[in-house]
Amino acid sequence: MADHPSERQLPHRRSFRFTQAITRRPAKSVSHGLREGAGPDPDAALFGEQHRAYVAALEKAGAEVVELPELEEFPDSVFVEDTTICIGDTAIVVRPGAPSRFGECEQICPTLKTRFTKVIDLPGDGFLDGGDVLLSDDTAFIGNSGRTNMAGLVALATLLKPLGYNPVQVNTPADILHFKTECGLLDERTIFATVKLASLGCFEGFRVIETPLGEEAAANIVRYNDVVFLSAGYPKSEALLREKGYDVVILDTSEAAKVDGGLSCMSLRF
Ligand code: CIR
Repeated sequence: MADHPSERQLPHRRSFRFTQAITRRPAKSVSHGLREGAGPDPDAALFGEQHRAYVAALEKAGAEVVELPELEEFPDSVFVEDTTICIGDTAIVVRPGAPSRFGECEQICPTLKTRFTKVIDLPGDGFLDGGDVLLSDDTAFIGNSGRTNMAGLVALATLLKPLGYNPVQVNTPADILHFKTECGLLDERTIFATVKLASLGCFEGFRVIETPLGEEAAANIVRYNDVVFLSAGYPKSEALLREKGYDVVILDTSEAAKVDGGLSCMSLRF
């Protein structure tokens, strides 16, 4: 009768022990990518170089990487994380909240079908971006945001419960694009988060390491097997994470940042 998720044996460290990743080359049209502010356009050539380094770092961390070709008709398609939630042998294709990004999901589906036993669509008509979902081994933090609405959030929570996750709804502050823009998983019980996000109280039961003040943009880290990817330019965060014992790999994300992207957005990890 051990049927309740909490009584079931969950795959240990499924939140960061991975073997594979999917990325997509940045298109030249990334210079027209969505962004909140009115900053400079990313340089597509430099973005390409930074993306190559990102893929190489994933490979060094143990990933077999499927690198998909650029899609000029979708300027934000390099940010594959927003299209899919990957859990074990299941890929949940979501519905991004920005109309210009809807079509990205259809584009990634054929690849998902070669890698996952089950590829399912998010039920209903709600919206949800992968950037709003932070998974630990047993908890799914789902941010309600400008891109993810309650219908999308509830639909995902309903799918995740039988997979052993306790869904936690978080109301992402309005000035933060995605929930994970300001947090990332360091290990199965530890989260790196900005003071603003941590002060919401949503991480109860977890150890939180706060992103040093002034370095909020460093919070979007990626843990992949034994290493933690951190964006370049955040020396206090680097020192802090090293002091806490993490093996930190620095990657330049200057061009992704110009269109509100970061480290986690550029891959699906499973
Ligand atoms: C967008 O606004 O959709 C893109 N320019 C950035 C997406 C970043 N994705 C993420 O944080 N998961």
